[in-house]
Amino acid sequence: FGASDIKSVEAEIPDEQKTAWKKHTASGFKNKEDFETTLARSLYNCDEGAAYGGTALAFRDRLIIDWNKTQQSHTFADQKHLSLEFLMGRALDNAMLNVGLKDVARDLGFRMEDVIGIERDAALGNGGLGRLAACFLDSLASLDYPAWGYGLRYRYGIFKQEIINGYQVEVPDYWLDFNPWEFPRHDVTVDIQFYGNVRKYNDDNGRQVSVWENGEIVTANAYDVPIPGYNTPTTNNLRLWSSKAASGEFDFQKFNSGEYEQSVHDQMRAETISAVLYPNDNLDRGKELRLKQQYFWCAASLHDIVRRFKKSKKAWKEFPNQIAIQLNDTHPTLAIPELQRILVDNEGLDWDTAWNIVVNTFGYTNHTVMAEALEKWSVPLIQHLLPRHLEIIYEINLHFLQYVERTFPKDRDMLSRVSIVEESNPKMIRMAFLAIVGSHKVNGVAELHSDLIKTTIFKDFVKIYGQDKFTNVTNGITPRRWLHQANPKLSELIASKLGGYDFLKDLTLLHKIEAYADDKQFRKAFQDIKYANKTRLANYIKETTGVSVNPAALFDIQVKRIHEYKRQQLNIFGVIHRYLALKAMSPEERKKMQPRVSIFGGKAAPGYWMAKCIIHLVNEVGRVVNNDPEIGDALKVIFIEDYNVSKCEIIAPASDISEHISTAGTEASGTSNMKFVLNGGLIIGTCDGANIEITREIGEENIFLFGNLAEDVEDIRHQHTYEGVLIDDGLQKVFDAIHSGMFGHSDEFSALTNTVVNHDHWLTSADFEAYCKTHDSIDEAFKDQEAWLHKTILAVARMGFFTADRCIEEYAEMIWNVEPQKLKQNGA
Ligand code: GL9
Repeated sequence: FGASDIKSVEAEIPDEQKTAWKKHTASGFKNKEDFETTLARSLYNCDEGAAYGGTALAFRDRLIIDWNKTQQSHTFADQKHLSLEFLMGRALDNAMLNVGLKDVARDLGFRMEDVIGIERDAALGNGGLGRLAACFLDSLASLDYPAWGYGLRYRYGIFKQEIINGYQVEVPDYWLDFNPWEFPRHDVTVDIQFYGNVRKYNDDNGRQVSVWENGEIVTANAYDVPIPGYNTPTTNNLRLWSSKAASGEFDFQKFNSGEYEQSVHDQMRAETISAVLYPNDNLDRGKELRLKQQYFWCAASLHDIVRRFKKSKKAWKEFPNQIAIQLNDTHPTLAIPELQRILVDNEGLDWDTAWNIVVNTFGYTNHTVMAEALEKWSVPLIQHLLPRHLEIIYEINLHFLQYVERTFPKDRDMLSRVSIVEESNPKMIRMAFLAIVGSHKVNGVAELHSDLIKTTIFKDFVKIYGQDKFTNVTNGITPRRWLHQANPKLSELIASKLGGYDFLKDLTLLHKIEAYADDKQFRKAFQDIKYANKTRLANYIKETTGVSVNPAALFDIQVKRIHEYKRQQLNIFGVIHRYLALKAMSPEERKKMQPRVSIFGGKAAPGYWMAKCIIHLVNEVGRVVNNDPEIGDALKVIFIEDYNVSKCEIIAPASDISEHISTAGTEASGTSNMKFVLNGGLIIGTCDGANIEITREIGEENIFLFGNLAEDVEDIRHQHTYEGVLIDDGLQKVFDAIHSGMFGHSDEFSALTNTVVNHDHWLTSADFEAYCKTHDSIDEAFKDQEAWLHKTILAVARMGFFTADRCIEEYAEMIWNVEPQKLKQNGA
């Protein structure tokens, strides 16, 4: 659309939109040109989809200018974040807020929420781990750190969840139809090799050289996504790799010689690599395609990093001073042998010099202690797919074990315990061990978790390397998305008291609102905002499920991936317990009870049977309870379909209580706990993950903790094994109700109840009584609305520690050794 096109369509634009448009163009905001050209089209087409397209393109163009300036100004010193998952959510709202022009876009004749609501979530992640990576990108840009994210451009992100007859059904998430936020870089490609063999020869100096040859080539193609910082021109880059057949669209030779099917097949095989995100949470399944994804992405990213470094013409020993690479979990661990391979095989460095560079470049973040999540790859599989890397891994292990042997000559068992190669059949490569050996720092994501990894799974490595290699960086969330964007009214209220929005960049400033905890007007405004947010969620629930819930009821929310360790089963058993209690009461007694809405949401991995049973039970309980005329508003049970980032933005501001009730010692950190408290909700939780530090910050009188402690869990499990499980009386009544068929055929739920009776690995029974009693005290506390408000305001005021900005500053100082690089205003 050029200027003349605009004129010709202007005549057809309805009057009210013309006025809005004129007003804005007259007010002369910075990117008038961009706005006019792109919006002309949306006004012309006049529906929300077109309005979204126009607005997105306008803001995108605005970002590009800063993005280019940022990329030109950054020197070669920067950090790279390798993550298989970036759970970004929507981009438009965030772009408008970060650029500071949301108000300008607000009344262009459309309801902004409707326009924003058109955008598909970029859901390239499973849960907390991927969302953490997205929050970190936001903080890195907002704090002016030169940093890039590297990931995969999945054609299908996490599946869309539908609930049909109470069961989860997975539907593919094809999100790329219209994605204005990505820029294909057709000129940035890397050829990635798989399979083949290793040939050895001695060069003129008698040095043995390894050549990885033959095999299959797949091309990696870069797609770039601009990441705007808040209130700064710094705009960083997220580079996502897409796979395609090496010879372009088709192998034309094959095509012409009549092997049409084969050429299409080759193309599809190549494209399969970046086709789909594996939908597992805290589980390693060891599939070959997953290993291919990992290598494809690590190799493409490292090639890119090395290519840029070589342009600087600096000496190799400068590499770790210029570049820090953070490994988000063990998924990118192959980057370690890959960099070693590049330095030794391609660049001709000797082993020790190369290894020194590798170790000083990488840092590794661990996100779980759960055994089933710790990645291992079979040696025959790696041998087949990456023959040279297997050799390198063996050599890394040899050097490492020799060092261990020298240091602990008397401890023979130590060698087999810490070996990167597990002597099983088949042999397995332990990726976490390789990540530790190949990194200079290892961190957990909350204090308890970081202590646990040092005393359990990585205990021997602490002996070998000393305490200093292991550290903690407690997770955080970006207050831009999770306060300002999700809860604009609360953000505005806070800003009105703090004299502006500085707290969005220094969240510790929130402590100043403690002074208003007893201020009548402030409390009223705070309460009204919570009520409005609950009403918004109630409307959403009505629209999507047909169930009416009363915004005055206590909203009790548990939204996160469905997993036994997160114990949604404890929650739903507790809900049934409440239902049975209500049923046993007289109508008068029932009236006196605190009305509740129990809200669940979350996806189960498609192959996780038990998690799917939990979803089914929640839905069946909802069906029964919500249609029970005796119960009415006293209890409603809701399952929100297809929980994702953009839904969380509606849900997090609307809780009175949220549930973070994992078996102690299993949830590494949790991050939604932070989101809910920051938005003025309280927590029921176990002493696990970041709950412990949240308690320390906000005060134990402002949180509802219950349940066995991490240090006692093993003993209780032991007891279960030798003495059987003791089923709590209240829980027995719940099981009886389920078995009676109250919620549909009891066979459907026998797996759920049997696992408690037989092993109760997750301590559902052991924690049940305490859990129910704690909910009773929540009801009690909620009755005193003034005291409740006081707690919630204090809690918000004390959440400053949990900003992702603090995390980034800790990583920068302790692990990356980098400083921010502010862009000069003129972009130089
Ligand atoms: C996780 C942990 O389970 C969470 O407790 C933690 O908050 C996040 C971020 O550090 O990492 N590890 C993990 O595998 N997932 C996490 O959420 N799972 C998913 O992301 C699905």
